[in-house]
Amino acid sequence: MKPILALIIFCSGSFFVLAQNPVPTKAQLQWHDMEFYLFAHFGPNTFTDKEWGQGNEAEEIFNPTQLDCKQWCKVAKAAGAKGIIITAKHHDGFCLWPSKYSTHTIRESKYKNGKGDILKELSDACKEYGLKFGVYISPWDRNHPKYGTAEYNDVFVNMMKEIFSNYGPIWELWWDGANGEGPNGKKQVYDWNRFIKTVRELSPNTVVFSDVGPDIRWVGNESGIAGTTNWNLLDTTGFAPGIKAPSTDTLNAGNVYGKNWIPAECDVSIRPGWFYHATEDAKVKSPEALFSLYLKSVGRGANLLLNVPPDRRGLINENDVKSLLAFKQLREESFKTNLLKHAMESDKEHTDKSSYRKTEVTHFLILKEPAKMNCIVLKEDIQFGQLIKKLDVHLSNHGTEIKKISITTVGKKRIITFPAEEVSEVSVVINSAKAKPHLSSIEGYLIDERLIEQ
Ligand code: FUL
Repeated sequence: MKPILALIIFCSGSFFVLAQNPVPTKAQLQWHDMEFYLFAHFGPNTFTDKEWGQGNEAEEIFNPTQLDCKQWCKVAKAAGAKGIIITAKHHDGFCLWPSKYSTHTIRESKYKNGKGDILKELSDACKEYGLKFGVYISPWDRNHPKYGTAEYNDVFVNMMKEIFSNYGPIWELWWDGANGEGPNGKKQVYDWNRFIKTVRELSPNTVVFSDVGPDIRWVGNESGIAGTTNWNLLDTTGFAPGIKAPSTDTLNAGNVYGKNWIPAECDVSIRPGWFYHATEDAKVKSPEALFSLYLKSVGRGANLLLNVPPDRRGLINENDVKSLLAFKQLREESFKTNLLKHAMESDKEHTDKSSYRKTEVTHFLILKEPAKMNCIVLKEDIQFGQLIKKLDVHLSNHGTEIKKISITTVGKKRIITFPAEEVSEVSVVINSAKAKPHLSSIEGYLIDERLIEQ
């Protein structure tokens, strides 16, 4: 993330603000458009039923019998997900590609008699299906004999070089924060500056995730939930990926006056665990639960990274597929008919009403016919920065206000749900902003009442 700082002087009525306004890079703007994509945790843990392998598992246990990355892609496409991020190397150190820099890889496994390469299979399949391809490469390595020494930083850099040269373009690179001991009991001192420099040199358009960026930040929990206040901004001075991150509350909400554009990504699993366990087949999240997560992640201006772990066959399990497809259908049905599409925007001044102040920016929409609605979707044009701090939505019926909903941030997308009301006018009043706000869209929907946020 290279912060582009614009100096904005905002003069609105009675107040005057001088502020730095970080804006997203082109790669980050494109990342925001991705909204929802899949995570694939796959490796020896799939076969040992562990979540964190020790690193000493025999390579031969890794042997998916019907592996088909095209099936993963078909499922992702059908679910409306726009990419897949795979655990190329989890903490156990096992590499899903035949890395020259390790002896604990797919080459040493039984899969395709050691001739397999899952990064190749998945990157090819993603290209074929028009999906973005991302890679999780754990800095923590419980297998590598060099872990805990300066030479391991060379190993990690060389592995990234292999990945970028052989399987690119890599859209998102995922650096997990866990940093434990290696096989020799030593902890690693990571050379983050060198790691970042390597990525920037090899693949300037890749966005890099870690707890604190540089491009994308962790949302502070693994339940898929962004803050109702969610700034795409973060202060990172004094912090580094892994051990020295800001508090989870700060990661969840961002910093209102943060100096860097580092938006939140919500990682969460469709199952209780990150890896596939047959015992969790009946615990796959329901389509309604996924929809609720969608409201609490994408609906709060973050992106949703949903883990759908392939099973021991190397396929996305039928139960997960069923839930994902029904989740897609819920999104489609919910957001099919924008009831405000033909509403007229009136430039009527609202200074006559005591609740409106002259300094506020008001959008006033009049529907041709009153309509029942329980969902408003707002979007801020974030290429100009994230500026809205406080906003009220007023729902009225023929001039009588029936509901006022107050929120804080908007960002890329803000979905607000409430018990359905018959509405003929909608006013959106931005009553606090860091600079002149750019609200790019106001939509209204009637979604299944069972889906409104609890
Ligand atoms: C965590 C890891 O320790 C888990 O195993 C998983 O990969 C999750 C996405 O991140 O920090």
